Amino acid sequence: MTHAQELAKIFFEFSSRDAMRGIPFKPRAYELASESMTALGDDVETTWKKDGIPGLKKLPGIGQHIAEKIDEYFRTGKITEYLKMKKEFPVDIWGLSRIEGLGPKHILDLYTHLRVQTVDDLKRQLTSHKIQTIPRWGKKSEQKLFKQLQLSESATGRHLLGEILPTAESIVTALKKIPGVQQCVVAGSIRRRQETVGDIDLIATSSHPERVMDAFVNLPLVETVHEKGKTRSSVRLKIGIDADLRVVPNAVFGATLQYFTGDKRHNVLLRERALAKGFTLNEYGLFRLAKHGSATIKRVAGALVTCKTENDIYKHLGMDTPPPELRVGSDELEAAQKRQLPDLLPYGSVRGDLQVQTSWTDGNASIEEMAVAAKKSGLSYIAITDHTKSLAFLNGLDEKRLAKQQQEITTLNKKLKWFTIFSGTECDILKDGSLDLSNAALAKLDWVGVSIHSHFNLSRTEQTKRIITAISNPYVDCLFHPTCRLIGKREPIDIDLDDILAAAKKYHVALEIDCFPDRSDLNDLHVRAAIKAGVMLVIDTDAHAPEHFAFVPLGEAIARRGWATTANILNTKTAAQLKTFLAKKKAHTVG
Ligand code: DGT
Ligand code: CA
Ligand code: CA
Ligand code: ZN
Repeated sequence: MTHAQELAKIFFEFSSRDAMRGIPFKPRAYELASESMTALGDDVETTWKKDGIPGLKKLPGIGQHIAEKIDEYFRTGKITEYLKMKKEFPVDIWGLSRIEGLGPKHILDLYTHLRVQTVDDLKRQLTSHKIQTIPRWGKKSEQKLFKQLQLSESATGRHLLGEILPTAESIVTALKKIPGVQQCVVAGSIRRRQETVGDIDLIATSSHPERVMDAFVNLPLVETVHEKGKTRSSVRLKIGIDADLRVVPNAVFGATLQYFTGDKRHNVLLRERALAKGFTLNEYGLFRLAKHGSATIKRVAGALVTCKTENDIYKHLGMDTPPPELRVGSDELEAAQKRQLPDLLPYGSVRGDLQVQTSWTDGNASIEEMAVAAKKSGLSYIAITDHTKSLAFLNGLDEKRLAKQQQEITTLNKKLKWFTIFSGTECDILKDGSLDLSNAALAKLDWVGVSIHSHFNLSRTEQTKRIITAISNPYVDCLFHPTCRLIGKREPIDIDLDDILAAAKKYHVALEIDCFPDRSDLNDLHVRAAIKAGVMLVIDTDAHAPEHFAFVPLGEAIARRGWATTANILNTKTAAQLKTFLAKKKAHTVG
């Protein structure tokens, strides 16, 4: 664990402890501090070294009290209050809380009644069916917990792309600085921008491989070295993922990159096509088969045809180069051969973010702070979409507070001439499909998103009907995080996507690609289906903090994996174009 990760854990456990004790407000402050530690990483320590407590207090989510704790941690290597708490309550709150649905009160119950301290203890108690003996828990809770535990276990070993990508990119930057390095890139599932990744695959070319390997295994991020060789090294990083580096001569870079980008199915299909054309393909290059055409085809490599660039390889096989995001072994090679690959949405195309939460509800920054951060990230507009009143635990807005918020937005739009803030909502969809705000309130907003935050377990028929009812409301512009899945934590809700797509088209409602790393919702397959159905898409970060705008490229990657072009994504429009579009839509549906 890095220092920042350890602090994140400590503050999270403080937050849970206070929640167990029923202390209001304080848990939220610790929770924000915990999230802030994760987001800031090494910056926390750098800031403390430079400016001490006053510097820390300027960081998001950190006040005097928490700054003092961080100061104590860096000065003494421990936090006294934390040690005391661990003595009184020796429970791995952090580990247990990774299991979705297991809140502080549950963890307290588990310890009080069954002395559960760790995830392993919990497993034992589940296997011996002791959980159902806890007062007020019962058989159903036990079964549910069992399922959630399995879900969280099946997720270990894979990591969210959004959590790994910044690290992978920082390694590339570090390796590129080593003298003699010509090229260095990420390959594998990260280059394909898969939503979860198993490890970090890196490829470099250099005239001095041993220098690159020395530098690689000595990176400060490295925890242990599994293997160090001349052409391949493998390490375990402190963040708990392996990284493999291959160093090859510059001349074969294309072939190596193609091979290690995968995915495996794509490569198998490509090799089949190569064989059919009298070639063989491997990580060293494309070769002409020695005896192609005779009755006994001997698959022996003959003359090297090419290995320099990926484009050369695909070109010699008679096709365009599929962008890495499309390499999944489905129909991309067919499209590449027919020269019908889509003109994918370029990274950086999204101009505005249409799902943003603020400190009016569960975000950690003001509207203005979010606008400034969005602008810094290269965006030119945002829609403020705070939660609504049925989510009381998130301080959701009722009609009155929403109207007050709109006034603030009007004032800010006058002040911030370089930016546009749309007034909006993430209006909760209630169990019967009705909405959590009155139509009169919705009518006054620029942008109405709706989404589900409860009753995740309805039958497919009920759930589908519920969503269609919600989006048939003439004021609704977008369905946010449509499947509600959380990777490794919560299964998607059961819906008939085709029916929902048909309704979205009918009611002129866009569907969201939520960039938040554990959501990634819709996924690539859904995106492709939506495009086929003629439904418009929106790429949103679901930001709850200023640093979350950095998630935009993750959503753009999902769109690309779903074969989206610029025309498929509503928020590639300028603010002015979007205004016109929404006005037309409203005229059409509201009449
Ligand atoms: P991951 O790491 O599980 O997220 O997925 P990948 O695709 O990064 O898989 P990985 O790291 O095992 O290997 C990277 C690429 O190298 C993979 O996409 C294709 C290529 N590759 C690795 N092993 C094999 C193999 O046994 N056969 C073939 N055809 N390709 C392989
Ligand atoms: Ca990999
Ligand atoms: Ca690998
Ligand atoms: Zn939400």
